[in-house]
Amino acid sequence: MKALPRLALLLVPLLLAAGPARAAVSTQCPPDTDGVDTDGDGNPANDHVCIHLAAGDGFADMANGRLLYVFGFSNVTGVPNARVMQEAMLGAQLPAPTLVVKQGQRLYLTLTNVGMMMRPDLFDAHSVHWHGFPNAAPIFDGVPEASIAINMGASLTYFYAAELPGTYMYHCHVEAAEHIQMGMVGNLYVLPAQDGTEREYPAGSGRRYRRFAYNDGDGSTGYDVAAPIQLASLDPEFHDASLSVQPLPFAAMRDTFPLLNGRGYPATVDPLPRSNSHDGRVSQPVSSLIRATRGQRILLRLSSLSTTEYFTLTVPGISMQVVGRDARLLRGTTGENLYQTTTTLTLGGGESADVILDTAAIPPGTYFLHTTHLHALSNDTEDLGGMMTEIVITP
Ligand SMILES: [Cu+2]
Repeated sequence: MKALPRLALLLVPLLLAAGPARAAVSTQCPPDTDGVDTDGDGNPANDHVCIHLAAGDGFADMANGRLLYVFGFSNVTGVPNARVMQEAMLGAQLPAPTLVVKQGQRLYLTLTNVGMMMRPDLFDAHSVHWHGFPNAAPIFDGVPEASIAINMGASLTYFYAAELPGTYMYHCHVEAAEHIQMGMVGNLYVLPAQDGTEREYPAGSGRRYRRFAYNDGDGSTGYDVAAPIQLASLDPEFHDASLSVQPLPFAAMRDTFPLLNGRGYPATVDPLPRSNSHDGRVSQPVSSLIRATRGQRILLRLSSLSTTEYFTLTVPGISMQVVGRDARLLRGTTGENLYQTTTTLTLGGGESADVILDTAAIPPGTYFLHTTHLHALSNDTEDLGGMMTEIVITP
C-alpha cells in the first residue's frame, strides 16, 4: 500500500517532462542521402518525394445541383503542421488528389486525419491503400485489420518504393464499402523509367514519343496526351443517411450518380475546378475533358472504384487499344504482344486499364467517351448526364 504513493511521486517528473498525452499533426520527409540514384535521372540526391494528405469530410455538388455529403482527401503539402486542421477540415475532394510518381522515386506520403466536421460523433479512422501496389512493408498497405489506421488529429507517414510503373488507384481502406462509397477514391499512377528516352513507333513512321505507359522496349505505349479517368458512382440516399445520422442502408445501396473523376456530364467537360454550394470550397478539381490535335495518341489511364457497379466504356468512332490491365503491360510469358483492340471495355471496382486512342486516321471533331449502360447516362433522375465526357480533336 505504501509503495504506490512513493511510485507515483517518482513518476511525477517523468509525466511533467512528457507533457499531457496528445495526438499531433506531424510529417516525415527525410533527405535523400543514400548516394544511390534510384530513379535513374543522374542525380542521386533527388529521389525522395514528400506529399501530405488530409482525410476528413466535406460536400460535393452533383451535375444536377444536388449537394452530397462526402468523405475525402485533400492535399496539404507545405501547409504548416499547426494550420493543417483548420485548413483541411471540410476540405474533402472528389476524387482525391491525383498522385503521380516516377519509377525509382521514394514517396513519403503523410496522412493526417482531420476528423468529421459535420459528424463530430464519428471517430472514424482513415488510411491510404494503394490498390494492387506491391508495398515495402504490410504496415503501409492501409488495410486496417492487417496494418494500422490513422485516428483523428494524428498522422502517419507511409513509405512507397515506386518500382513498378502502371495505372493504380488509391482509397481509404477503413470500413472500405462505406468510405469508398462516401468518396475516398483517387487517381494514382507510376511513370515508367523509359520516359524521357525517345522511341519511334511504329518503326519507320516518323512518329516519335518520349512518354510511355510502360517500359515496352519498342515505343508501342507511347502517347502525346494522358488522361487519368476514374470511374465511381454514388448513392445519394446513403450520403444523406450519413449526414443525418440514420442507419446506413448498405444492403439497399443503389448508385444513381455515375461519375468520371467525381463529376457527371456535362460537369465532366468543365475545364475548371468545381466548388461546392455548401461553403464554396473546391470539391471536384479534376476535369475529364480531353483535348488533342489530329495525329496525336491519347493515353486513357482508366480505373474504377465503384462500390456497386460494373461499367462498360466505349468511344464511338475511335477504336480502343488496351495495352495494360491492372497496372501490368499486356505481354505474354515470352514477351509477345497481347494488346487488344476493342470498341468496349468493362471495369469492375478495383480494376484499371491503359488504353491508347490513336487519332491519326480519324476526322477532327468532338467524340464521346461514355458508358454503354444507358441508365448510367443520367444524373440521378436527370437524363442526358452521368458517365460521359468529350474528346475534342482539332486539326
Ligand atoms: Cu476513411
